[in-house]
Amino acid sequence: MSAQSSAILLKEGLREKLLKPDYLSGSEILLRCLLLEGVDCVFGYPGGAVLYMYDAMYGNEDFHHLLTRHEQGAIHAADGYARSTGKVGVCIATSGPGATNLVTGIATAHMDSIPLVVITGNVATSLIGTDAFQEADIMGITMPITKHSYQVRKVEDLAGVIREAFHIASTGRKGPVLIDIPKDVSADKTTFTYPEEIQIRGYKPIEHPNKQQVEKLLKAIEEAERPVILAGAGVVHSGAHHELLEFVNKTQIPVTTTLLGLGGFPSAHSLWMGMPGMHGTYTANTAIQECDLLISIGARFDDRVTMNLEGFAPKARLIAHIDIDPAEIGKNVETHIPCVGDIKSVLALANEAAKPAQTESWVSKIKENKQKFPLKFKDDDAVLKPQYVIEMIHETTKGEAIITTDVGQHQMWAAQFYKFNHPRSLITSGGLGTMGFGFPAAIGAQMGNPDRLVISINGDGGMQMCSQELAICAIHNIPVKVVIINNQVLGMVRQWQEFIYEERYSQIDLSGSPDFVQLAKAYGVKGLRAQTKEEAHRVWQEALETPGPVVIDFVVPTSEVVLPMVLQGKTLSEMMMEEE
Ligand SMILES: Cc1ncc(C[n+]2csc(CCOP(=O)(O)OP(=O)(O)O)c2C)c(N)n1
Ligand SMILES: [Mg+2]
Repeated sequence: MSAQSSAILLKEGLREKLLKPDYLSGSEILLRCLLLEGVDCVFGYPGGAVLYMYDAMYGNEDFHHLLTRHEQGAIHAADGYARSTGKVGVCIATSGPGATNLVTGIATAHMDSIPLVVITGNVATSLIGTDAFQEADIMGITMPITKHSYQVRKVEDLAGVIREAFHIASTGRKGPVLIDIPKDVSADKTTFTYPEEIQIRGYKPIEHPNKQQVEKLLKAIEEAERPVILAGAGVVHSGAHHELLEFVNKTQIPVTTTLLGLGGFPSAHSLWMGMPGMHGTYTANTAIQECDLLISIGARFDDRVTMNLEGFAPKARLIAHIDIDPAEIGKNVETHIPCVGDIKSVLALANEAAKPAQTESWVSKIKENKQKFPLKFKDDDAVLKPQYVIEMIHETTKGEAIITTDVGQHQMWAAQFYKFNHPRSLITSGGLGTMGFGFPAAIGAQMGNPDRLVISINGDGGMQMCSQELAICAIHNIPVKVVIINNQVLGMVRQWQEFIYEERYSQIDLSGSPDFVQLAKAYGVKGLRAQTKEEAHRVWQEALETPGPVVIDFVVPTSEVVLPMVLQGKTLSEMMMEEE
């Protein structure tokens, strides 16, 4: 975020006050810089190495910090804040165990290109490398999972480092940046200056596309008979949803959106085919297998999307790939038309000359498939089906809520049966598939969007990985609606064991889970339970009408499976479908 735009967010007169060249400690400089970057909420957890920072926060009314109950909760909350707002998320942890508790969250953000600034304390510079108390080489540990990292050795460097870190996290292909601050640097003093200009040698993301490549893409579209767009997270990160809609309306090319691309294109659109891949729709997967031109827009050909690469899109004569990161081009599939640049500018340029492709019979075939093979499930009035719960949530919120999910079957059902029409309305861990992400991410999303309805959809397994954060929902009255799809098992693991390991159900039974209604109550949060359709409607209505946080335990059958499914090793043409 630029100093210019962040200035708008600051209370009148505060910016001038913050910019004053006062003689400050590293900790005071940190807080000032974060405020100047427009950060309105930091998630964190204190400890010895960051005590000067927490001391500087004491009594500082301008700076907002939320004390989570675990560092993992803090970083996933910062991540949910970033994914839902498009701004940089910030978290703070102490050295050693505090820092290592952030590792899963850093990797989660890195895999999904989420802009975070992660601040860790460290032992004093004189003790680094001595196995000092609570020393961990967090720079070394996180090197492969950060976009960039800094260890600040002199307080004079701190303001410049913070400015750069925000710039790197939020430009080009976004990602987490670590700033490790030794304790003495956080205590030492210097005269504060906030660098207005950032010049980082060797860091120049390619924003504007090569015009000739865009022309090649348009020519390929003109010549194609069966084109398909595969839209991914890049559309959302780039804020290119309007441009994508215009591009599709102009070219009439059918679209499939990956898990992280959901909402980047309106699911209500007649050319939307649903999600592709392992649990994708028949229409999307078949279209990929039949297409003669495949255009990836900010999708990285993840193996959960392509499945067996040998048989992926076998009829595609040409593959085009629009991406901000040149390293993605040709990484997994051979690419004939690379367009490197910010998706918003690539599509804006393409839209100047885009014409309808000759796709009438292709589009009518796709519309026929959509009609014939919709996503469905065997409903049963005697029990509460998980898909039914998701459909109910969708209908009652008209698709307007921010949904966060954890990882497992419930995640796939949410992706299939909640229809997303807006970008940043599905927040889910795609690349790393991190259980424990969904609930704290919802807290961050709610902090960033105080006026929106935020619903966190969790499994009974993953909910137990970060349930301690119910405490902060309770004390700050953060009104997240915490849904648990309670199938009493590690459902997705059970599903693989059913299909691939001949029903040898090994270590998936979650007996001994807490009574989630009582767990909520123990934290001072309202808890509700539903075991039938009738109860589901009643308690869900009650949850929506409750102004504060609510936990809703939906008890569903154990044996339900996510379909369609493409088994690992198979191609997108080999889908297991829901039987008639
Ligand atoms: C931290 C972590 N550990 C293990 C896994 C592997 N895993 C993927 S889905 C899943 C089961 C999740 O169970 P639950 O939270 O109850 O959700 P369900 O599949 O039943 O909806 C597991 C163990 C993971 N993704 N993340
Ligand atoms: Mg479960």
